[in-house]
Amino acid sequence: MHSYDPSAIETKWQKYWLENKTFKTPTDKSKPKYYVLDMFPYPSGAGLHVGHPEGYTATDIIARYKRMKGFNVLHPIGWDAFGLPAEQYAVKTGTHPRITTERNINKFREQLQAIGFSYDWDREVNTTDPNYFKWTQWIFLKLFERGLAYEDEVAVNWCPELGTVLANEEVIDGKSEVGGYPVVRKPMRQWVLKITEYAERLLEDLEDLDWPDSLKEMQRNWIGKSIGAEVDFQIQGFEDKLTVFTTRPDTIFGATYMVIAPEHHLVEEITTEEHKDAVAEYKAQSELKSDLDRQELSKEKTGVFTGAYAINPANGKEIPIWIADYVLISYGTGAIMAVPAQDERDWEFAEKFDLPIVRTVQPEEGFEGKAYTGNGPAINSEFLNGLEIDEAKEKIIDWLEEQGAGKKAVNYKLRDWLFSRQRYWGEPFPIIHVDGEAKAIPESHLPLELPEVEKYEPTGTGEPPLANAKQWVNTTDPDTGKPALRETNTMPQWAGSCWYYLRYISPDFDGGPVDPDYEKYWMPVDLYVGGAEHAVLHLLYARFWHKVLFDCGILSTKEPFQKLVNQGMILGEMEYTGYKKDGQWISANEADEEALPIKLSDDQVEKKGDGFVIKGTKLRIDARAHKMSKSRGNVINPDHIIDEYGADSLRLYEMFMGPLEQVKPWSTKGVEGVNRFLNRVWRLLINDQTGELNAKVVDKVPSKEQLKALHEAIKKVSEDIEEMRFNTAISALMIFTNEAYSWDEISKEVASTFIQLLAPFAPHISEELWVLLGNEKGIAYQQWPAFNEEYLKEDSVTYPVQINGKVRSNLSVPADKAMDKDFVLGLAKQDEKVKDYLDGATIIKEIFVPQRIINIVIKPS
Ligand code: ANZ
Repeated sequence: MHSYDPSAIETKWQKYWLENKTFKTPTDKSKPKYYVLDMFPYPSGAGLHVGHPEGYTATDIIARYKRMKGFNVLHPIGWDAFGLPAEQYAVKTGTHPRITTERNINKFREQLQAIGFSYDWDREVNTTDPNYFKWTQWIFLKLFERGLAYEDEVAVNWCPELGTVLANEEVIDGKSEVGGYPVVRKPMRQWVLKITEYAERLLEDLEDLDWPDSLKEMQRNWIGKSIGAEVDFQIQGFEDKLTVFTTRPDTIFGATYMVIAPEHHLVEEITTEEHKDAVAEYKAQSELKSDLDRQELSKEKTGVFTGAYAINPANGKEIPIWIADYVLISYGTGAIMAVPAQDERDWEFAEKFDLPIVRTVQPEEGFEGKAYTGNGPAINSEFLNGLEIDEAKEKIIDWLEEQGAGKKAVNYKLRDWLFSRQRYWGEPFPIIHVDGEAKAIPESHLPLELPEVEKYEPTGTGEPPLANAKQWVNTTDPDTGKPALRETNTMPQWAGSCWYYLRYISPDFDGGPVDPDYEKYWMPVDLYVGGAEHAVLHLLYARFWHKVLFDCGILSTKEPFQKLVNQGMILGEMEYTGYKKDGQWISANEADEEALPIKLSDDQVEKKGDGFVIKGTKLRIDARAHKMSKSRGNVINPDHIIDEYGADSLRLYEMFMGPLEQVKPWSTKGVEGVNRFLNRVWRLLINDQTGELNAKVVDKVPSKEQLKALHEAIKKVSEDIEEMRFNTAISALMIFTNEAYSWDEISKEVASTFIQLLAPFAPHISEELWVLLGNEKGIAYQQWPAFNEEYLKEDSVTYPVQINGKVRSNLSVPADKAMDKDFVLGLAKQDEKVKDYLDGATIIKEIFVPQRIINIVIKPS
């Protein structure tokens, strides 16, 4: 048997690449560089899923293409290996997370190698390797030195029953999502990173990045810059002023009451005796809510009056001060001036508690009985009257500044980054506490490794598992010999992924996280591909650390990732459901509760318009693809696809499914399709019986026809790879193959060049055919075929000739004469068929559309 046998070919070439270190990154800096990066995987116990090879194949195509284009390519992979699942497994089974992690990494490595990715395996990084996290800790020390890492009492969601802190998303209506236990807001000592100090730069530098607009917008929203003013309101009968942040200082004449957050430091002081109980009760209630719940627009507004009043600096009016939880302590100053006429939340609140509403912007029609947030001239605002919002803002800020009652201010939604976790399986902080003060351990003590512990779960008092390792925790200050305690929190999983792209550049360098010589050469990352779920956190955190390292003088670039592409999610296979009632098929739109849903296979259905019907009928069915999940049972395992069809088919299919960025359903039929294509490529060149080249593959100068088809493919495939349109590039390869089947002979040279085009997509079959075609081993570094325009030129152009609008003949004109109107018309009139019509008729008009058509209008005799 000499037919296409992917499993034999693929193992052979994978072995060859590994043994010869084919994809070792060049260390000379003489050539232009290209750094193409994947988001490294978390090595979960479940192994690779089909989402991984999607982005990974895309970058691999680019990496292979760039090598063939003469670039030095850096294309690495590693493991984001700290994380909760290994720890939870350890809690359950007692197996050290290190062991589980290593096992999973080995599995992942094997799986990635079985897909033939051209990674440089000598540059693997692993975030849990002490030689790696030594530098994560080192970077933390830089942050600490620069005052960018600090300890703070942070209000966290504490669940006493579960003995742990929960994320906002894990708390619903004051209860833990898991188990439904009460959750309280509790201040706990935590490590926090001052990402807010970089807010402006993180925002500004987005401009120069080649990232999807939607993603940049998400980062902008996350950073959430608001420009406005801080205004001081004198509190009646107190020395203190109440400062608010507002984006609408122009509406100040309409500020009819004030609201402060329940946690505001002035609450106790200003609340009058009469209101004390109600305020205390309200405070207790709001502790049970998460910020997310509190901001929910649809929730009914709640609040209590403090009994205190403030003076509106614009008009001297006394306005009541309320407490309400829709004002968050963590934003702005934790206090607002409420302007119900122009703010929806304030309107709702004012209506509920019967507070005055004064319009200060003339609403358009249709806003009776509700807040108006649109544009319009100022009203009821003394010296602002008649001004548009922007002018009014400027004028009132000037005025407030003159009065010493306010100033221009900028606010960011971005909060400092809560950087500690009560977990075992994370990087230990290189910090000791001496006399209650946090102190860095010396650089020479890095890496600070994790202690062995007996129990991996938190202690139950909120103390992290590391607190159990008493021997490790109790240490001495190396400077003074005083007793000291080690920090027992660990870093979050984000830490290791904040800088891994730098470690790949010089994974063995021991003078710092990255060798500056090579950093200058390789950075920035030219292309970064990964899932859209990382749009904010990972990509923002990494940018932040990068900027800090830049400020430390360690890096030469402001930004890490020049171009970024998000791959779309791969869903499960399409699922089709038809409906039957009383034994008869009915249309899905008519299906009611009594209708019987019946699963249909894809050959029972066909596409019609924008939906699907039962084949040969007009009966609509439901067609849907779902996220892959264990519980749905629609998870596709890439190992099975490789076993059945080969890695080249898996790669090709994942790229052929549709545009990379699009969300798309899996289809095993589709894999069969590309597998047939590879079989066709094989049989085009190889004789199944002998395993040698087909007789029609000849050592001859290629014909014009062959060169034309080839260069069309070169052009299309090259352009499409540059634009990352892999699906249409593959179509072009298919079109070429179809044409080649119609030829009696195919030149070896043409076949070899075609195989080069195929190589980035399906590298195994390409290496094999390349050698079978008589070329020297190693297609990976062959120069990418050059496109030559000349070959696309046609010898002749065909003009349809119309007589009075009807095509009567087709005229073949030499290409170099095709634009010559007189020549073409002259030729047309000589044409036998045309002549018949012209005989004796009068020509009224001659229309000539270059390269397209001729129309002769006649009056018959
Ligand atoms: C008066 C006003 C009038 C407001 C108006 C808006 C419209 P962004 O754009 O999100 O920055 N605000 C300020 N601090 C707050 C806090 N801690 N909790 C809840 N709300 C707060 O929103 C800024 C606006 O949100 C501020 O401007 C303030 O209400 C409110 F017609 O002040 B504004």
